[in-house]
Amino acid sequence: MEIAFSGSKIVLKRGDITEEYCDAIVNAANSSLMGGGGVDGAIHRKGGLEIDNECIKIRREKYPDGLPPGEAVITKGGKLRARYVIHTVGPVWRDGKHGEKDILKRCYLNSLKLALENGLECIAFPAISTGAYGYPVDKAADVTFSAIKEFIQNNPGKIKEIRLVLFTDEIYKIFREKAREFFKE
Ligand code: AR6
Repeated sequence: MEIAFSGSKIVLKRGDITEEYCDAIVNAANSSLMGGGGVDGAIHRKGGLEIDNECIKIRREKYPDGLPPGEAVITKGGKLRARYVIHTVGPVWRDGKHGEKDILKRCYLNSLKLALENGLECIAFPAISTGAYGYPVDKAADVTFSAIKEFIQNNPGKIKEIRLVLFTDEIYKIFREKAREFFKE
């Protein structure tokens, strides 16, 4: 599914984000930046040592206590098809009353900001926090599209393509319905 909005294209697809051709793919990391399960594990495995080494350097020089939830950093893409990986840490879902929404929104906004600062034209996101971190998918989709919409409204046409790569049919369908609601004429 493709949506044109204020000079940018929003694309939703089912797939494995580690296979995407895009300037940057976003990693749903944890604060350690050292890899883990889910999409994070897949990105570190396929991207290889170049990503690991840059993450170690970022930890040492900038975030000795770990990358806080909602923040984002950028590394090269190593052996991936994408030139860069933007690592962000989503919120762990508790009950929705612990700032989860704001943190998730900042993940998207800070990742988009990094893409802009690095002159990237295409960025691909997974559904951050909807796996191990347990964020309800329909609520996560709301936050995702509200962040993307806000970013495009503030930076029209600056990033040509914002892609969401959803791993399962179920998540893809929920995101598709929300996208229709958010971007309907
Ligand atoms: N491509 C696209 N999406 C994927 C892929 C993939 N290859 N693999 C999984 N997903 P998760 P989180 C989807 O658990 O919830 C890790 O251990 C998955 O279906 O990867 O933010 C980290 O190290 C789900 O919709 O990330 C952290 O400790 C979405 O990606 C923790 O999990 C996110 O699921 C982060 O949890």
